[in-house]
Amino acid sequence: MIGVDTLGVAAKLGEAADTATAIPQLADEVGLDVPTAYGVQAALVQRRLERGERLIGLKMGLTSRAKMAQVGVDEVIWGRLTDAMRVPDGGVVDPSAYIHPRVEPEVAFLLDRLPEPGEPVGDFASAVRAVAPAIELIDSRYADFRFSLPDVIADNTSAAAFVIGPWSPVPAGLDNLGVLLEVDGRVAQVGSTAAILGDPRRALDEGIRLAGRHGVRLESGWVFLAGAATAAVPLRPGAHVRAVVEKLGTASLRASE
Ligand code: OOG
Ligand code: MG
Repeated sequence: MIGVDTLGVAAKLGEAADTATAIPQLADEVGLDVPTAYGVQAALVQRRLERGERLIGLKMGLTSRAKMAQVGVDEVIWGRLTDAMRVPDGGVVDPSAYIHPRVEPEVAFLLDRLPEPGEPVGDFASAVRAVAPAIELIDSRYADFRFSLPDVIADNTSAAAFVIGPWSPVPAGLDNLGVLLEVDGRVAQVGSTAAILGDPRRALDEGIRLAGRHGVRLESGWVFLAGAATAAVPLRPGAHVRAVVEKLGTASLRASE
């Protein structure tokens, strides 16, 4: 699309994140379609790289019905992860650094040997070195956590922070593992990895395909978040959050007061 000020839109979204201040949706106003929105996302993440962050992976979004229903957007999307977004397992996040943070349980992959662009993954066990339970902290930069498809793509799919639990070798099956999200020891969400495109392994095929359309090739050593298995829940000050994935274990974080 001609005439979109990609850098200007990215700057608005970047400042909203840096200052934890919500902004109005902008896709309609500036005329963003999906390809242009991915261009804004690239520019938004480029701002982070210019201040010294490193690109360390990719995340999928809206790979489950629960998530699509929660935000009212029904297309699979992808975003970029940098090292500054990673919080150690069991670590502390400051909720006041975000606008309206939410947490969701995910499955993470540690990427290994990936096929050539355009080729299917084929052998998952050689494409993925290890798997882990994870928590994603999402924070839409838009007021009221409301957005259209191009809005959320431009906003790097609400990516804000993530925690990865202990890595395990790839188990025989990943398609029907129980998933819990606990807040302060109480179950807040229950689900199954089957909610993630029927099998989270499919999220990798989708990620390779969709990112490939925009010239992004996944790399060995990258982290890959397959998408939340349940709806996200608000992160309150002082909360202790755990994601538990059957057979894979637990990832946790704490929100400071
Ligand atoms: C968009 C990001 C969705 C997921 O796991 O589905 C996402 C949002 O919900 O704000 O990260
Ligand atoms: Mg997510």
